[in-house]
Amino acid sequence: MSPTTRSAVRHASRARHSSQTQPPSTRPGTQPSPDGAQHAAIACDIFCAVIDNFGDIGVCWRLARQLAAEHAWQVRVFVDDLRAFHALCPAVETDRARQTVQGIVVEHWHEPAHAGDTLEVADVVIEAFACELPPVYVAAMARRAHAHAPVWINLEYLSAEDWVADFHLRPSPHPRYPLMKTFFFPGLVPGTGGVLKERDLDAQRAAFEASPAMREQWWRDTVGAAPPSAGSIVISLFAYENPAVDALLEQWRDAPAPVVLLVPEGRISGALARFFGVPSFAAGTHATRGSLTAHALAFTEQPGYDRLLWASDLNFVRGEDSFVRAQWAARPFVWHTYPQADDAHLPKLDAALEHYARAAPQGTARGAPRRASDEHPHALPPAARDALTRFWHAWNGVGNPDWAALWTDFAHHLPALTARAGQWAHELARAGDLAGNLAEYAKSQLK
Ligand code: TRH
Repeated sequence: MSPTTRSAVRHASRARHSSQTQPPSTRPGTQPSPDGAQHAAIACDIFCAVIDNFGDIGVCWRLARQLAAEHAWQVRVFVDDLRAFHALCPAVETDRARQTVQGIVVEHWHEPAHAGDTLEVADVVIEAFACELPPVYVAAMARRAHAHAPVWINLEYLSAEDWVADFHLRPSPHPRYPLMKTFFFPGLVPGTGGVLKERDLDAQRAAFEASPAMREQWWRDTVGAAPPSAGSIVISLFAYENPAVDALLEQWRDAPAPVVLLVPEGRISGALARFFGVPSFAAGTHATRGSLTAHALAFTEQPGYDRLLWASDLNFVRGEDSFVRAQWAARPFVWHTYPQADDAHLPKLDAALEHYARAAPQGTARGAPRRASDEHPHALPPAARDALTRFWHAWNGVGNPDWAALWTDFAHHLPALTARAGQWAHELARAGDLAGNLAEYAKSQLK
């Protein structure tokens, strides 16, 4: 993905808003002391424009919570869609202009020029996914720049493509003001910004996986059913509309072993309703055909989604944040990339596969044949890697797949894929946690 493609969409979508001005001030308690050290908590403003779905606010909220909880930053989130936010954080009230949630100030960013009733400039300003900051806020940042310039970061989309490391932390001077914006690129390898990972995530996962009682309780509370019998395969399905799903549901219906499908209510639910011949596949719906039993789940608060991933043997994920969570879950997964014009999402898919499966460049976008010397010691066995690659491609609309063959291969290779998923989580950790990487960079600039 080019970093500018989605920005253009965002800028166009914001153009309908009018402007509004506010008098500037500086948030108290965040100036450096005479010795130059930052003794007060670092103040951070995150601006988030929700274009669609849940990934924009999902990433921003996770980052905000980490900066507040793990780095003791004083965080404020400006977000223009409180309904999307409420879905993954029910404590957020959709009709409030300002509220404090988990110690974080949440401002309803209802106009692009709006920057809070009392405009205060933070030490660190994060513009998520190239959303445009309110002009009045940028002007206030510029006024503050003479004494103590805020650190201005544009947090970009995640991509595993090679160019990301070259662009990570590149500065971009403002055309009119004495301000510098820095591009912060998430990525899957060292040298990029990494991906978000809470400090206690692995411990929480280990506790869940080690406790049959906790898992049993989760099934009863979340699914409304007892845990499935041994020998069943449990699959979570979080995806955009996907023409491949009909054939896949048929394969699961005819599978030799029971398949238990957990489907958070959303864009794929209509396909489930059609398959089972029910009016809707809303939360609380349970249906069975052949070997396939499917349960529709309510969209949960964000930490609850991790437990769904940990309770499943295989996870279908999409977009950005669930894609990352599936990697930390250390279980096999299938990624539905955010569809882009001209198949621009396919190089992203193959770049992720190259890292995850340790596949040498090949396939839809790269074209180069694989050589024996390209093999990596932690690579998936070639047959498992090819099965995974075909499955990911087919789920993203490439080719005319034989679903029966794909599913049979996938089940056959599940042990190798599970082992690789665990290994990959270790490799991914080497890129460092994004919140920690960002905090370290910002502090180095504030000195
Ligand atoms: O929702 P997504 O498709 O988000 C996006 C958007 O399209 C966005 O515009 C784009 O920028 C981004 O993808 C690349 O998928 P994603 O990123 O996985 O976000 C989903 C969020 O919802 C994630 O934070 C997990 C959370 N979630 C819950 O909190 N509860 C749930 O029950 C589920 C299913 C997800």
